[in-house]
Amino acid sequence: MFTLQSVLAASLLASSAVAHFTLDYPPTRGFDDDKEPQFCGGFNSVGTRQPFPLSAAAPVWIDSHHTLASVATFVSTKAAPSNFSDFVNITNFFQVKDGKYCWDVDFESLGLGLTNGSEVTVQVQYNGGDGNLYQCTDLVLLSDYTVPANQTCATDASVTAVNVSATVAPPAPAASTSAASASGASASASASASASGKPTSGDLVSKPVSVAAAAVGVLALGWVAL
Ligand SMILES: [Cu+2]
Repeated sequence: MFTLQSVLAASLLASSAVAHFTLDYPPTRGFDDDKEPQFCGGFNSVGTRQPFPLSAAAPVWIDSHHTLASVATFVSTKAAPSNFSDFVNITNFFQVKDGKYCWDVDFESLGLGLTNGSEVTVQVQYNGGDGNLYQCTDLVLLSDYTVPANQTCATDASVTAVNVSATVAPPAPAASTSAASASGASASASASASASGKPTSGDLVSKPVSVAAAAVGVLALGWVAL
């Protein structure tokens, strides 16, 4: 027979394993572990619109349940967005670890023509290694609205990379590596060393910017060899 303790332990394990991530502020449209890989986390109808600042940096909060994940933020100005193509990205991809993270969005500064009373849907995309996951929240942007003090974001995760590892950076463009490998053994060897993110003498690959720089270097190698 199962003991209560073993059932509790099993359910705790199960919930932490499938929690993926939650969108905590502004409140999510809806959360279901199993549906999180779907558009808007499987909640396709616009929910109650939460008031949110139009013209000041205001926070989005998530709780990340993976040790390392990539996150990006998208917004739609459609009344009832129904497809990923209804959204545009408003942050680049950035990385978070396990735990609560926040970043700021200033809607008025996005150049989307948003004004007092504009209605938007924000979709957060998250990938902690088990595929893309999504959560949505529906907002009404107000010029006189201030977020509760306990929600303000002291450390913006989208600009303060908490962990930048070359091993999870996007691979160098395929075109550049093939150009380099076609151009000779030594160029190919150094190109693949750079592309794989392994530090080589003279390479700075501890930051994503540097990985991008390394990719540029691979391109340059290709050009030189050609
Ligand atoms: Cu997950």
